[in-house]
Amino acid sequence: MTEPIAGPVVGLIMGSDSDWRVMEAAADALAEFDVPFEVGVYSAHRTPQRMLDYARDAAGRGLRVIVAGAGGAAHLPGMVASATPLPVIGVPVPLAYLDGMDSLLSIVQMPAGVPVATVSVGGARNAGLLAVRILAAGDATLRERMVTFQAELADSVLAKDAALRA
Ligand code: RP5
Repeated sequence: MTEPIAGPVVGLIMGSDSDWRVMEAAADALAEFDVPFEVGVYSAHRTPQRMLDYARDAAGRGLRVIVAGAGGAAHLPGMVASATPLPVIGVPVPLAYLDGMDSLLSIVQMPAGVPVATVSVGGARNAGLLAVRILAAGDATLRERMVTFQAELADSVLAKDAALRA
């Protein structure tokens, strides 16, 4: 059954503080649904042991989903997924070169057995919303809020359609 949400249940992590300009949208989405989350910088290359410690401890500390963003040789989401049983959502962060294709391919092409749910390049908002949906699968109240959000999304499209036709 559903456990009550108390401390942070989503770990929102990134390879560098420079990723925050993109990852902030995931934080905004989680905040919209009042989902408690924590934020941190864990580099797969610059602080590998600290990253592994975080991944290994995450479930025991009460986290239920990890959203991990990284750019370039973006190994953070995959490495975290290798060291935790929690669902990991990867956000390819676009850098100055290659239009984020390097980040996307680094995250999406995982070996069988180690899944990362990869969103679009720069798709941090959808990563946050996907984390909410994962939590909502076991939380009727959160699920109801997601249904309302989806209805409002549809209404906003209908309003734009009506405005165009007017
Ligand atoms: C990656 O290297 C980070 O996720 C970031 O996207 C990229 C560049 O990091 P900085 O040089 O800006 O710290 O590991």
